[in-house]
Amino acid sequence: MEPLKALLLLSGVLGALAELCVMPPIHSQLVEKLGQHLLPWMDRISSEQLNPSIYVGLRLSSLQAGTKEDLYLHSLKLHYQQCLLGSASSNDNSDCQTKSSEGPLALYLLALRANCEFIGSRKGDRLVSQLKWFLENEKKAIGHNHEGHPHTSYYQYSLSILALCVHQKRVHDSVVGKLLYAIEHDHHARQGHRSVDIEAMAGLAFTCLERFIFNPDLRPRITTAIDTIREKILKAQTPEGNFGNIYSTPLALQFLMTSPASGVKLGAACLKASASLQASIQDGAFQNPLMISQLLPVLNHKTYLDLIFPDCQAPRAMLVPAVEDPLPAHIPEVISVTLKVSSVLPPYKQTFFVPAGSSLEDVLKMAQNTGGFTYGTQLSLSGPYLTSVLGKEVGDREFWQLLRDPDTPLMQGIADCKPQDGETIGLRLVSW
Ligand code: B12
Repeated sequence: MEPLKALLLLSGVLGALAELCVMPPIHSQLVEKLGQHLLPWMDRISSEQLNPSIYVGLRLSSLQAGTKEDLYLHSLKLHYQQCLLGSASSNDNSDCQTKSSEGPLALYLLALRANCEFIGSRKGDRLVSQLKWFLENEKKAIGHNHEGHPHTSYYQYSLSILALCVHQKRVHDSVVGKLLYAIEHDHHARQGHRSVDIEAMAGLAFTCLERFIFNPDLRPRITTAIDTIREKILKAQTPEGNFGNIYSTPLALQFLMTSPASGVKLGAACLKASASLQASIQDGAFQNPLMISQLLPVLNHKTYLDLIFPDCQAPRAMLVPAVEDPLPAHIPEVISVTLKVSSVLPPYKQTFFVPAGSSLEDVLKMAQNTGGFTYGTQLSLSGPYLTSVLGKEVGDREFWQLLRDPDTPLMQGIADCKPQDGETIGLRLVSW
């Protein structure tokens, strides 16, 4: 080839690359440390602690946990199938009710796909029918005029469509239509800053549907929705580089990595986001196993769409447990944390003294034991979710919001948030 032609070709390739979302490699030790965080969670194979997202994240990562991983999948199958297909008595138990709900079932189907399993058996077909039934119910809840909203959220709605799609199961046009309408009319954005997570999940679902389109009439709307989502997510990039916040960035990157080269400067935006991610990983911002499970695929240049044709033979490095840091010999410093609840009468405000490094959950426990305070939680895949405060339970579409005084929503849950000395944490009952 003539040198000029070769140069033009090369600059063309480089130009297209600049328009693609590519993750630069990050230090393998950092990735390994994240994987090591997951290991203790994989020992928790009691039914209520099982988390299919951890399995999916690990299988799409560059790391493996050997037999621990096999045992984990075995436990997932045992507990999920028992609950989903089991007897009436297992369905009465509350843990089974959680497992047989929409989002966890969708994640379980993704976990099966991560092990290169297609659901084809009679039992498998029942799981698919159940997920389709959930979606039909959600569709009814949204209503003909799109005035309602899903019982769960557009996040779980999208996740369920994605799970059916990667198993190449048909999703009814009217179900897809509701999600298209929500994205076209910003209905999902009623859920505040979490809209980037929802958009990314919807974007992944649409990108999968685009590849297995059953009804070609829907194609133009799906393609437009994917473009709209990409634009929205790129617009949501913060000056630090995050799409939304640091915890929505992994899913946003999963979606953007599936984008074809486009006129927008996608490549530069993704490079900035990955630099921010790397800094946050180094600062220890990723401790929560669910968050790590959404991040690990990105660091291995994979997305949930790789579950369409997963590579189950890909070499992955064996994880070895981290060497525990010896406990500090000194007695930790005591810090003060104030707890403030304005959504009750009379308002509650009290200061507690706890060891430095205590979590917000430790503060709540101390308040419960000594400060005339009560609270309740429900275990979720992200950890303990606060459901009641001072006897006030959340109602339909309400939640107890965690705030850094005066008005900044926390980006972590009660188990992960570590208040600083002198900090005031607010708990506020809000609608979403
Ligand atoms: C929808 C959603 C919500 C909804 C949940 C209600 C509903 N019926 O769906 C609402 C708006 C209430 C909500 C609240 C909060 N959320 Co939220 N939420 C999500 C979202 C978009 C999807 C969760 C989901 O459905 N997962 C799939 C299903 C299958 O899993 P699941 O475990 O069964 O789902 C339940 C839990 O996830 C729980 N939940 C939702 N958010 C959170 C956050 C924490 C910390 C915990 C423990 C549980 C929890 O509600 C889900 C439905 O029951 C995720 C996005 C993501 N990337 O994961 C963020 C996300 C998990 N939320 C987040 C945060 C920070 C919160 C809040 C702490 C915000 C605040 N300052 O108050 C609160 C929780 C406070 C509390 N009471 O404990 C962060 C967590 C980051 C982290 N470091 O772990 C995420 C990743 C969003 C983000 N990018 O910042 N959330």
